[in-house]
Amino acid sequence: MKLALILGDQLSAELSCLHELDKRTDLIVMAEVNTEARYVKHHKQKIALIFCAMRHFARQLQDDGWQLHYHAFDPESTQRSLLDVVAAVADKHGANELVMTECGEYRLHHDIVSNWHKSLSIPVTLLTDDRFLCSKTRFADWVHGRKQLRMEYFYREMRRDHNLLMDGNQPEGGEWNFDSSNRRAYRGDPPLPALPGFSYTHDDKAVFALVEEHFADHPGTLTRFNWPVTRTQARQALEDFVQYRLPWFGDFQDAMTQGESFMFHSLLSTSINCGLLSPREVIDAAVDVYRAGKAPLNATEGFVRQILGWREYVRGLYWLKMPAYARSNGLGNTRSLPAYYWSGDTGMNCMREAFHNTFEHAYAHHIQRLMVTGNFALLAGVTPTEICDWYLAVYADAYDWVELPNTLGMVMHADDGLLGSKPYAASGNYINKMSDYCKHCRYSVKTSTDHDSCPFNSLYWHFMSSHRETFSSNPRMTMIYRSFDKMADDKKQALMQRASHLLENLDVL
Ligand code: FAD
Ligand code: DLZ
Ligand code: SF4
Repeated sequence: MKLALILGDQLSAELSCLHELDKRTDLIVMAEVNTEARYVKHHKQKIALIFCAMRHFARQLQDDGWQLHYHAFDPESTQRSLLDVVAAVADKHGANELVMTECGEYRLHHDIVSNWHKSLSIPVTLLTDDRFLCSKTRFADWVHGRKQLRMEYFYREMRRDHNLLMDGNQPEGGEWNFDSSNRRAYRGDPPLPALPGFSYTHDDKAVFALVEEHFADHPGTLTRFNWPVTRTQARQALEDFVQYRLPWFGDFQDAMTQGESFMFHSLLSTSINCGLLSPREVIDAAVDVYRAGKAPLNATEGFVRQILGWREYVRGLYWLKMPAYARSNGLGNTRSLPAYYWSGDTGMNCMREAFHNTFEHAYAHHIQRLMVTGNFALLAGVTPTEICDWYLAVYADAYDWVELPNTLGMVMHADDGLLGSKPYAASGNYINKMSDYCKHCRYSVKTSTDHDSCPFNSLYWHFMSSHRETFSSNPRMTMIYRSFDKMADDKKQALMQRASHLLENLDVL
């Protein structure tokens, strides 16, 4: 008989390993284990989401006639890892092969391919994860012979490959990318739609209690848990998004507003990443609404680009470059992550807002991750591994394959520009333009060198000055260095002094 292990982020009825099994003879195993639940300090909501969704998925498989062994979380269990559980079940049932869909994270993948067959003494067969729109080989083919990798060109090929938003061989609407129309600040119009609320079963609530009891030292709270944990709920979340928020997704994609956690974002990453929704069905739902004339092209293209473009691109890069990628520190950063990344306790209002979302909802939208908490870590020169561990821990959608390239590459520019042609560094001016945060802040965004000046302002120039050798020859940064060079020497000196003071007191800003 074959044994198939299904992981907590493989909760898809169409999973490739299911096609290899016979319901009558083979056995599926799913396991909630210490090693997966504790390899970083996952937010409580992430653990609760995965355990609830795993249990629902297991029940659905059993209802569909599959034989399934479910190992529920037990802190006293001697079976602490996936391998422990698989070995015990394989032994008990005399399995002669383990079949799996390849896993998403290098950490576990490496362990499986290097060690498992030895410990199990049965062959381990890994099948391609065909839930992605671009296979690892397709990505490697695209990379082959290119001097420079840019998401935009990859995305165009994906649009062609999958015939999405195409007009023959040309992009629909005449442009590949409508990003320039996707940068409006939000001033309260239209009103932000309420999110759908999900209800949870007794079993889900038992998981919440288990997480409260055994993961009390993990970040965040479960109080406002509102993630889909079944496919039905995930479909409901998708329908709600395309109907009520997609039409405005493009315009306000980069906007941030005091007290508003979700804006017009989809909140679908948790469901896509654990398998409750397929990326293709999410894209199709958005395109259908566009075709029905209920969402504009800038919104639909912007949304499709995130999934067909960015999501596939970062996954491709991850598998191309791991494991060395995780050790990159191109800018030579050495500072520790300030303690308020874990406590949320800072006077910088933009950061406080992002931390509030993070701990209350295990969520922050892309611009908060990239241009607030990420930008700050970049300007402050935080060690990449520390900030990567933070992003991997605190979000319900976080998996190494997507978190790492976003943090290391997009935010920290630690991969020497592999993912982005220039760092996404910005002063407080950007945050002020895209939000109303600065009005509610104890720092002044209008000044740079006073004792109450916005920390982002002087840190921005300090960053540019410190990395001049790396960036000044970058044509996309010439203007920045030209402005810096035009500044009077005493202004430059005051900026560097203020930045040094901030960096010495990083923990108490
Ligand atoms: P929306 O804004 O509604 O976007 C739609 C979908 O597009 C998302 O659900 C997601 O599937 C996809 N998407 C959008 N941007 C990206 C991107 N840059 N990379 C990959 N997919 C993208 N996303 C994760 O899924 N997991 C992570 O661990 C993660 N870590 C991140 C860390 C940093 C530092 C940054 C800057 C971004 C990270 N992202 C991550 C990408 C992005 O921020 C989230 O996908 C998005 O905020 C999820 O919210 P949403 O579903 O409302 O997205
Ligand atoms: C994220 C997660 C957590 C918290 N717990 C489990 C678990 O107990 N069992 C499991 O199979 N998967 C879990 N996961 C998801 C895995 O970490 C994920 O499957 C791997 O990292 C591979 O991507
Ligand atoms: Fe953030 Fe600076 Fe604005 Fe305060 S003033 S909210 S620290 S950008």
